[in-house]
Amino acid sequence: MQLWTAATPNGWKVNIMLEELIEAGVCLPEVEVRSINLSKGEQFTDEFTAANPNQKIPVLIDGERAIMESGAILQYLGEKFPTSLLPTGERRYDVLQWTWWQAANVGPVFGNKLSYTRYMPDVDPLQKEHPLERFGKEALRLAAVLNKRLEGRNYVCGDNLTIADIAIYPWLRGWKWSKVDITNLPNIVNWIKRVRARPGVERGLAYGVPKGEIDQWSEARKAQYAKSGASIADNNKLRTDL
Ligand SMILES: N[C@@H](CCC(=O)N[C@@H](CS)C(=O)NCC(=O)O)C(=O)O
Repeated sequence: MQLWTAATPNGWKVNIMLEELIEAGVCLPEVEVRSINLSKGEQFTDEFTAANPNQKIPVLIDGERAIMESGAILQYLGEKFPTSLLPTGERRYDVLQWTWWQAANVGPVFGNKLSYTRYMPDVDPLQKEHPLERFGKEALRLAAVLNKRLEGRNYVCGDNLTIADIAIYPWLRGWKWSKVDITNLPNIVNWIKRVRARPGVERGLAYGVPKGEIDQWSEARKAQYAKSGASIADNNKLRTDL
């Protein structure tokens, strides 16, 4: 298998999934991890586009099959290597609905909040006011939904980590970077600590990142991410001629 990824929230999901499968005792085939340089536009090459017409990481290549969309990749790996990360029976639909909730809500909303907060330095602040308020409020609403869901639960779907936690966690752990203040939501604060404490999660977060910067980026890395994010968020780069 090959994983085409980068050190971003959607990339971390699959890195963490692979490491948690190993923690669960699965004997994975060899996985070649290919780091995609998004700021250099490697996601737009013909080779990348043939594997993922949507031109975004992550992509999993398994033999002749290429899979796009992090949520679909989590489900694919969960089905190919059955463990409690994607349970069978009734509980499966709990896990799938919270995984879809992430893909349809948390990813796009936190992603947009992040873009307007960090990646658009050249856009007139007045133009950013409305999207910042809209995505900021919606991110806080989604966080409140998650906080409620975690009441009395260690993980999103009960006592065990599942692909729902793996999908949601990378966006919530980055709350300082996207400036979505979750400090008054104790269930989320504790859940972030609980998930982060897992060795598999730590190894997944470390793909392509120096160990000392897993939790706290250096100023240079912050600047580099802000710069590469700015190029991705630039309206001039949006194409409709695909
Ligand atoms: N819904 C997609 C989102 C993937 C996505 O937005 N990936 C970002 C990195 S986190 C990317 O590749 N951006 C490059 C670009 O937009 O050009 C998923 O969950 O896989």
